[in-house]
Amino acid sequence: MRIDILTLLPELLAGPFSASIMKRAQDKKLVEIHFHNIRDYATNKHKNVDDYQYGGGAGMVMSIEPIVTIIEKLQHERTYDEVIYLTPDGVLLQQAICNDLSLKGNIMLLCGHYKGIDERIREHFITKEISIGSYVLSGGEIAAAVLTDAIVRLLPGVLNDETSALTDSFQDHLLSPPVYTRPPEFRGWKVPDVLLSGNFPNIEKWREDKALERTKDRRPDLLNKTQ
Ligand code: 6GU
Repeated sequence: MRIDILTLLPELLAGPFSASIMKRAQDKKLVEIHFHNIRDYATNKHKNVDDYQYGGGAGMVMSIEPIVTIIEKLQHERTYDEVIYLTPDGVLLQQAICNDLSLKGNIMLLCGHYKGIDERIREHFITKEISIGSYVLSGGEIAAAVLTDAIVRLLPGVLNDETSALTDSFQDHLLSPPVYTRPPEFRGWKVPDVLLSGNFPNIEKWREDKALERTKDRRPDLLNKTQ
């Protein structure tokens, strides 16, 4: 898989992809992640990438030209399955969207800034618009990093334990049950007996009960999705 990220702040994105699972996925050639600085494609003297909005109002808008130049340059080099715009007014990101995107070959991510991008880019180039939650970030970069991480960890071979992505919270519309490790008692706080019992049917039942209890308590909205 190849992911191209169009951004005004590539330095903000370097960190999340240079450690741990994201780094290993790239080292193992399971994914290629490329950054493109939109400012490098500005043609005006001051390398401006934004402008005042027509009709007046506070806030600048990202200009159409540098973004279209880079999208078309990349599309000329290969076919893209999706051109995704990260924006607070996009569709809310869910695990199912990540699962779907993890099956694609090439995707482009465009990070928004200021008041957003010229609407004509959305009309003519963008195939999906995604938000990562009901709050406003100062730019789309962190959202692009979140989306990329959520996709890349699903690619076959990225996680050591092949089954572990399937047992994540959300894959079955349930939150994960609590987990414990050694020691069995710390400051008098004990690990639940059932987990030490070696009785696997009981352990499985306990985990299911706890997952359901936690989901009812914290995310009852997920339960409506079961089945
Ligand atoms: Cl994708 N971008 C920005 N700027 N804010 C957000 C977001 C994206 N998703 C939630 N808030």
